[in-house]
Amino acid sequence: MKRCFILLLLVFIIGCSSNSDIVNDESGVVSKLSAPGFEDIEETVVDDLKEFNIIAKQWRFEPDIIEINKGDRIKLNVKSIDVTHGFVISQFNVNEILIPGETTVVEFIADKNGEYTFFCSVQCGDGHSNMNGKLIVN
Ligand SMILES: [Cu+2]
Repeated sequence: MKRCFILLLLVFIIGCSSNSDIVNDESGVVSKLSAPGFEDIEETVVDDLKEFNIIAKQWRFEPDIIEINKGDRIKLNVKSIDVTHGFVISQFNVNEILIPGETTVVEFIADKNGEYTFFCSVQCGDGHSNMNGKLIVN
């Protein structure tokens, strides 16, 4: 009878301690989910390839407005027809030097909405600082 009581007591203690572990685990998960800066991971659906030919020349890009949709796979064929220019879209990690007469291929996935400025990064003359364009991701 005494042995049975000890066994029951033991089961009770083990039961209680394992229960409290579960409570701790749950509260840990909850605090992770509600931690500052926690964001849902947004899935980007990748659509078809969209290809654009862009000419760079003193001191503009043609076209200078490119409108695409979020999720598009983008291929830009960028060519300078006069002097060396640069082609930068910082938010998509694009940073290229354009050698006159050569086509530079830039590829990325437009995985975020917004309006982004692309610009020349090579001092190419008087109008260099105005040599930019806009990438619009809807
Ligand atoms: Cu320039």
